[in-house]
Amino acid sequence: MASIMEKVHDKMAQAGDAIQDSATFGNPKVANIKSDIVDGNSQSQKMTTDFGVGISEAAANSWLRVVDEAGRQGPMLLEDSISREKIHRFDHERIPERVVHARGAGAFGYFKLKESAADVTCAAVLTDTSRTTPVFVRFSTVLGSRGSADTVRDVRGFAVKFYTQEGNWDIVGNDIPVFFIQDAVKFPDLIHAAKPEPDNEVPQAQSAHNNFWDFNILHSEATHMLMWAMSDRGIPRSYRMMQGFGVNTFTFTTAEGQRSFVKFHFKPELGVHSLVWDEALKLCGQDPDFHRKDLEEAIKNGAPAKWDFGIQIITEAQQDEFEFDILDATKVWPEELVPVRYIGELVLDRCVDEYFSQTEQVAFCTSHVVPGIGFSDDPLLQGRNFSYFDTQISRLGINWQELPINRPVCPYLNMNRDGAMRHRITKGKVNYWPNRFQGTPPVLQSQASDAVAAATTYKEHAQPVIGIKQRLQAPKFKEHINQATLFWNSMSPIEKLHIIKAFSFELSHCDDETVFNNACLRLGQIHTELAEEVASRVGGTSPKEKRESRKVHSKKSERLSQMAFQPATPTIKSRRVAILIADGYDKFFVTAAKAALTAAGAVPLIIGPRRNYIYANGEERGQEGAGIWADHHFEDQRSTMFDGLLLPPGAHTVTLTSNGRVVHWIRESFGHLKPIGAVGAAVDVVKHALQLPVVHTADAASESVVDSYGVVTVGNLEASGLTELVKITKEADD
Ligand code: HDE
Repeated sequence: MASIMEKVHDKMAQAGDAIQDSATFGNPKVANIKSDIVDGNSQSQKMTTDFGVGISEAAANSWLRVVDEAGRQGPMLLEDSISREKIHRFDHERIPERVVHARGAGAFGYFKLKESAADVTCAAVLTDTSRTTPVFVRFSTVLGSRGSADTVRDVRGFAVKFYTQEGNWDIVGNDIPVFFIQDAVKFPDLIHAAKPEPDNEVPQAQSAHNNFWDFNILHSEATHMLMWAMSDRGIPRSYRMMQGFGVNTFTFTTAEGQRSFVKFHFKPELGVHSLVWDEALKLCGQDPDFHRKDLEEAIKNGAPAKWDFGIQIITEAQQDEFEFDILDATKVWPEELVPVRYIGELVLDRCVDEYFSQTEQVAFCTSHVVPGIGFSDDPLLQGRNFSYFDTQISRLGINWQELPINRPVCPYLNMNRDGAMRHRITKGKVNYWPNRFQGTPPVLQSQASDAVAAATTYKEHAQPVIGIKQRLQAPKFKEHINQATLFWNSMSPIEKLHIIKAFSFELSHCDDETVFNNACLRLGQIHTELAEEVASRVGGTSPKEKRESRKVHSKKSERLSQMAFQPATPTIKSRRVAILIADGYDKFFVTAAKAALTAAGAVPLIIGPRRNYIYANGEERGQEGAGIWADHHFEDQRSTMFDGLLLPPGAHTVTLTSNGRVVHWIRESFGHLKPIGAVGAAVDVVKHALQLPVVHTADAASESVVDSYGVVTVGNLEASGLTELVKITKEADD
């Protein structure tokens, strides 16, 4: 008689086929949660109470009450269970926000394995190249509350849930490859110090305050991470344009039991791009949902977000060969020493249906790994493995794994039962094991000959462990500065300047002398150039004068600067371009420009003096087919929300020149180093706004256009990928 576990495995194999075949939006996780989805916009479904009874229009509008014969209103009745239900439900709508990473945005997609990693792991998700594994990804900021702004300076969370056929595998990573602390026990201190201060709950979503810098300077292992957080990585342009890292050291095991150490990487297809600080600050007020909307806009416009997935491997035999400890999460494994092997692709192509039940209720656990993937003795990871499961219990309750977004797509069965909000119904006589019905003990599955059982059953690596129980750190964990210096040395000049400015901004917000002076002295240990510049800007102690600068190494790594992570061909795909017009524009040009930008995958938006029809040269107001509808007006959008600016030719340039908002738009775009395209008479609008001799790009395409159309372009078009702006003018010319 087949055991229940064998049946389960049969079902798993069938489910596997179903997963491959599923055509539901191309995403089997969506099929998996389909029975839980209802159409909130349904016209045919009448409104009911939670217990299914229809609600009348009168009940939807007013509480049951006493009305006397003269029509005067009397008391409202507690008897009205329909109204009471509505208020009760509302009173309890909130759940605790995440203690960190409270603000986030998520999307569905898939992981496609392109090259098998069978030489290092038996995890089927990383060895079976015929598979497409559904995923859900949640991006987040760390410090702010759920309602805080997206573009603050902060680390970004990059948490991926792979719904594999062997169970859920979570990589709960960040956009920065290292962390502030080496040991999990310091996490509450780190977060208390970074979150708003306890007496007045200020500041929100900011590291620019005394407590953050006090803790992180007193505790020198944070030094390397501070460099990353103060770099442009701390203010990404988009979730779609940042890297992802597993940060901790995990392990892989082959079918033969060979173990190695692994770090996980995600590299964005669009390249790594950041905002400039002024943009980030302004966007916090102008569009606090900037990143959330960016992800949704790109996916809805047919530009799925994509990353290459890579692994860095260190064998057990190599583990002691490095000057850093490979289990220390404050260190990178420089790619020159341990190259990244890119083996797959992560794609996000579907927005969530409902924020709360999906993005808010998704629960990640570093402890969720599948057979072939395991943990190292990284002391941060071990603590995380405890913490994530624990926090979900207080956030979502003990049955959080049953929520549609969290449950696996493969069959699952065990003796865990009951608990608040249990809704799975498990038939049968027994809720314990061993029992009189189930002959084959599930624990023996690892010994089963059946290939499916072997592949789906988690087997711990038989790792020999000897030692003395004590609270001690391995010697290499005590070195905290070398990689901070490596990071500084590896930056381009502009990145260095941004780091200096970021430290200066943050430390200028610390009014406690001890805090900013100590911070300047710490910077002196990283590099004198950095320390002296920051000290002079924030009025801090000069390490040179104190003779506290140390002699540092001059080593560099080619793979730390974000300049190293640009696509081979710059692309305009999913970039937002503002086309500024007023009545009297050149319609032929605007229509052609918009079409060409759309065809190139960009998001061109017409901005005019009003959100309404704007009329071209020679068109009459109200005339049939006249005008172009403006997506926004000058006041409701800002240049910060766009990647480039286009000023079309035409008589409207007189209006544009005299409009203060337009002039500001051009100046601000210029200040933020954005490409500006101006054509014909619009060239004078740019000249007037900038009060500068205009810079022409040197590339051939733009030169030829300058000849024919009198185009002017400002900023580095090649680097931004906005060369399309120039090309469209050429097309219009043709
Ligand atoms: Fe987290 N972290 N963390 N963390 N973390 C949480 O779990 C924790 C750390 C990260 O979108 C919490 O579900 C400890 C490193 C992300 O839902 C909590 C330690 C990295 C997310 C928690 C760390 C992360 C979290 C809060 C030190 C980068 C958001 C809510 C030992 C690799 C996941 C939750 C999401 C969330 C604990 C350190 C990334 C409290 C104890 C290092 C992306 O459990």
